[in-house]
Amino acid sequence: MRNIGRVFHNKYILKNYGSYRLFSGISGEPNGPTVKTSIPGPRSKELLKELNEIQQTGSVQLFADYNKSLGNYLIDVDGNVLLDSFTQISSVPVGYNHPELLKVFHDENNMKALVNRPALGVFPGEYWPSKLKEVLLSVSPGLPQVTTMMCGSCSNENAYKNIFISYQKKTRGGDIKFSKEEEASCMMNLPPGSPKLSLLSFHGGFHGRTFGALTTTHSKAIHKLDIPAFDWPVAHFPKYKYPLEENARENKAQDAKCLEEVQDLFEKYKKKGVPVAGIVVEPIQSEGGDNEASPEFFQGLQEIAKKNDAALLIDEVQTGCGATGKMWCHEHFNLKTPPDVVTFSKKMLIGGYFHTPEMRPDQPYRVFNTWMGDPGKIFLLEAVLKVIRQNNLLKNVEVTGLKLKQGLHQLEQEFPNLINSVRGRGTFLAFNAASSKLRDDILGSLKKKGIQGGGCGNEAVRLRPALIFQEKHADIYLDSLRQVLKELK
Ligand code: PSZ
Repeated sequence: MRNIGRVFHNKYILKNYGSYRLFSGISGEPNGPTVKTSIPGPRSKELLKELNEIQQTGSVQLFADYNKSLGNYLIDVDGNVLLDSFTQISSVPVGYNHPELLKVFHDENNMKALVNRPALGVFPGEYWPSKLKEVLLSVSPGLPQVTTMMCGSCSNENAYKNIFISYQKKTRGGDIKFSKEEEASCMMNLPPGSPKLSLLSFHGGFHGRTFGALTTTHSKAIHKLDIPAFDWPVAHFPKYKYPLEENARENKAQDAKCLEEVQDLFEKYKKKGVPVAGIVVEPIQSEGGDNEASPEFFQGLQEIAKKNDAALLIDEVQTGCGATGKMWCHEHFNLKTPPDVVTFSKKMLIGGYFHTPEMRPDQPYRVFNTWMGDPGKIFLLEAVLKVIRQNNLLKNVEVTGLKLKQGLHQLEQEFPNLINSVRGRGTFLAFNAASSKLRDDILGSLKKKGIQGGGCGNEAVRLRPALIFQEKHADIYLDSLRQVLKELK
């Protein structure tokens, strides 16, 4: 317990651009996209047919050649070379086949940790404590404890449990002993052992698809249909008008209205006998349409959480690891203290969550599973962080992001009937199309020009390039988008 209050991180390592030199690119990367066939091409179609015999494949866009894909370019099995602005749903930090990542398992110790995958909660290897400190805690957003998991849903799901455990400990006045009644009732899923507690989430939020996480997910009905869910409070997330500078007053009123609703829901659920133990929120609602909110909104949310003795969980599964120009998007918000919990996965490669010492369960096995993550992923993350630091990739994101955002603003002026509401931070950007159909058409036409894009919400196109996306890639993206918009006009 001695070290649990200590913060090992030195986040300034990632912010120090003292010896700043612009990232020079990935050697051997293609010069631009090439499209040889329709996509999916004939080989992808063959494989799709084969796969479709054994699973639902409606979501598969193409089969990739992961031997040939390189840097910002995803190459498919038909030889099409696509500039990737979507990166496996925002989860490729430094591009395909980065040489530093390919080296990781040439090290025999790393390879043996991969082959002998441990049950990390019971038999961790000698390397484990130092890897957690040197790798994960080196980028912690001010939180000294970390729990590893495998994916984003699983990270949120277990973080939610942590929040309830810590809430109940407070309710018992810090006593960690359970009553006989609690022990008996929880076995029947009944209170007081399985208490009536809730988490507050937001319309448009996405936190995963496991049961608890799915209750807090509200982006699309198809994710939730037929699945039982908890009756937990759902508040509105601010919906801003763009450009932000011209709509400041209205947008501020949005913040106030949504914060008021959050406070009301705390009271309503308390009266109902289902107190709110925590707030779960994305710094930019991603799946729900890249909806952003102001630093003031998040500061207000933190105040409400503190006032009501509830935890604030910031889900950085999609926003984390640099794409907004900071390691964690919520670092843009100037919060008074770190959030109580920050979850991560995707570009971090390993899933998990950082949390306060207060969130730490007193007994073992309360948050637990077989693998508790995977050491192989932490060795890869170590290489990713090294690449980010050595190449000043957060600065690269800032520079490229500026160019992309300016270019998108230019395009929304050129084609005001087609696209609007350019928004986002760093290269974590989006714009809206005038309709859902137009959005899908834009993505389809971009693909024909060799740009792999992605949508979110009803009408948004989102940009999720890797951290190695440079100005030259931004030019290709913007030129292709301009051509597409001209054709669709
Ligand atoms: O359709 C899906 O299941 C998708 S498409 C994009 C995601 C999931 N994102 C995953 C995600 C996320 O964006 C946030 C903010 N929180 C949690 C998750 C869940 O992560 P995974 O998919 O790793 O379980």
